[in-house]
Amino acid sequence: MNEDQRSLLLSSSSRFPPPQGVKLSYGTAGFRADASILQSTVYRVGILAALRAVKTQSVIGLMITASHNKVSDNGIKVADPSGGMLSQDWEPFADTLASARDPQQLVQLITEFVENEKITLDGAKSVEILLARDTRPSGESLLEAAKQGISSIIGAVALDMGILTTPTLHWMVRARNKGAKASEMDYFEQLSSSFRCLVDLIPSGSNTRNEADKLVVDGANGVGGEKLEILKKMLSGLVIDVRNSGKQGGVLNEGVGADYVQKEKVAPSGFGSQDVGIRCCSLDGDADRLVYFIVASTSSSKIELVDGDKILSLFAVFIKEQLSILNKKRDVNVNDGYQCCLGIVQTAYANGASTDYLKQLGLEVIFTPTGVKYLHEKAAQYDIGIYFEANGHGTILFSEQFLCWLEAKITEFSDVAKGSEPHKAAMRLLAVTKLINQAVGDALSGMLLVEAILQHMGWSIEKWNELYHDLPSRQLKVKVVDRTAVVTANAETVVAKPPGIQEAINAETAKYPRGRCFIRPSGTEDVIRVYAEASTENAADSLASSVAKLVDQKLGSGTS
Ligand code: NG1
Ligand code: ZN
Repeated sequence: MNEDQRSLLLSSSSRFPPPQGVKLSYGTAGFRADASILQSTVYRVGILAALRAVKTQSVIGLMITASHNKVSDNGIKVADPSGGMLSQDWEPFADTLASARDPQQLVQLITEFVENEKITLDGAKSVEILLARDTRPSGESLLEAAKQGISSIIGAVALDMGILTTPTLHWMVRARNKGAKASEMDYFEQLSSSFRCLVDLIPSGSNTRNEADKLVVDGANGVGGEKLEILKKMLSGLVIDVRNSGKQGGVLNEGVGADYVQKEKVAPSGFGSQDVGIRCCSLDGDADRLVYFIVASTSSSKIELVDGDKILSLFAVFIKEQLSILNKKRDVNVNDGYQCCLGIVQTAYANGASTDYLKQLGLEVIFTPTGVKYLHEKAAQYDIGIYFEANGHGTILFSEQFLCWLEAKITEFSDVAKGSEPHKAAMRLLAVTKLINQAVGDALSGMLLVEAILQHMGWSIEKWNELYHDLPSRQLKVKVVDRTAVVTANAETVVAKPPGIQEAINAETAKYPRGRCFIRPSGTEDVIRVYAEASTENAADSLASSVAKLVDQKLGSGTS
C-alpha cells in the first residue's frame, strides 16, 4: 500500500471511531444493530466493498437495510458481482475489519489482507460500488458513512442509487456486470414485460379472472409498497391495491409486513373483515420476503397463512408441468436427450407437509442450514433450482447451460413447430427466467410470478392453499447466556453440542404424533430458536414450550 493510500485511510477512519463495548458480526444477512451504533461499521464495510470491487474488477453493491427488523435498527450487506451475497470466504475479513480498535490497527489489517489477496491498490483502474438504502430515517447518514469508506480506497467510485428494494439493488449489480441495462426503470420494465408475456401465454379458458378480482398488498410501511405503486401502473392484467405503503403514517414493520404475518399468523394492521375471501399478501421492510394470506373470518384477525413453502410448491408444480410439456414427444420430436435437473431446496423450518407434498410429486428435495446464502448456493447446482425459506424468501435459479438449451429450443420451435404446446411451454419458462430475480429472493418479482401462475392454472388462493395442509407448528425463542454453545449438524436438525440436549429433545418429541422439533442459535439475534411441529396446534405449542424450557434450564439465565 502506498503512502497516499495509507494516509487517506488513516485520516478518514479517524472520523469513524468504533462503538465501545460492542462486537458486531457479519451474520447470515450482513451487519445488523441499532442504527445509532452503526456508523463506524458501515464506513468499514464501504472499504471492504471497494476492496472487493478492485479484487474482482467488477461492480459491487452495498445495501443499507435491516429488512423486517424494527425501524430503529439498521444494517448493511454486500452484493457480489453476480448480484448474490458476499462470498463467504470474505466474511471473516468483514468481522475483523468491524472489530479493529483504532485507525492504525484498521490500516494494518487492510494492508495484510490486500497482500494476502494480491490486491493492488494503485487506483490505475476505477471501480464502481452501487449504494442503496431502504426507507429507514437513519439510512441517509449511514449511506454517507459508506461513501466515505468507499472513497478511502483510491480509484473506487460510489454511485448512490437512492431508495431501492434490496432485490432491485442486487438485480442492478448483476445487470451492470453483464453489461445489460441496469436502471430501476429497466428492472420494472423487465418485470412487467415478462409478466405480460406469461399472461399472454395462458391457455384459453383457464383465466377466468375479472377486473374486480384484485390482489391486496401489505407494503410493511416500507420501500416495497412505495415501489409497487410505480410498478403497478406498468402492469396490465392485474389489479393491485397497496396498503401500508408508508404514506399513511404507519411505522415500518410495526404490526405489518411478512415477518409479522408469518410469525404471528394474524392479519396486518389495515386488514380486516372487509378483506375476507380476498387474495392478500405481505412484503417485508426491504421487499425480499413475500407471504400470502387469507383473512379467515369477519370476527377475528386470524388468517390462513400461505407461506414461502406454498409459494415454492406452486412454482414447483408450474415448472414441472412446463418441463413435461416440453419433453413430450407428441407434437414434434423435442426430446434431444437433454435431461433438465430440477432441485428443490428447503431448510428445517419448511413445514413437514410441504416436504412430503414435494416428494410425492417425485421432486428431489434437499435441505441446507438457515440463511439464504446456503439455499442459493445449493440451488445454483441444478439446471433449475427452486429455493424458499418458510418465511417467504426465495427464488428460482436457472443455469447458463439450461438457458442456452432453452433459447436454442425456442429458435428451433419457431422454425418447425411455431405455436405448438412445447413451443409455448418453452416460451413460458423463458419468461419465468426473466421475471424471477436471478440474484436474490424478490417479493415483487415473486408476487408477479405467483399471480401469473394462479391465472394460468385458473386457481383461487383457496385452491392454491389446498395443495396440502400445513402441520401445526410453533416457533419460540429463548435468551441464553451464550448462544454459540449450541452447535448443530445435519442442516441444523440435530444438536451436536452440548451433549445431552438432543437426547432430551428426542424424548420430548417422541410423545407427540407427527412430532418434529429442533433448536438452533439465531444468526441475526442473540437467542436460541425453537421450532416444533405436531398433529395439532396444542401439541405443537406444548412441544415447543417444553423444549424451550429445557433449553432455558440447560443454557439460559433461567429467567425466560
Ligand atoms: P435467524 O435469526 O438466523 O433465524 C432469520 C431467519 C432466516 C433469515 C435471516 C436473515 C427464521 C427462523 N430465520 O435468521 O430465515 O431470513 O433471518 O434475514 O425466519
Ligand atoms: Zn428482508
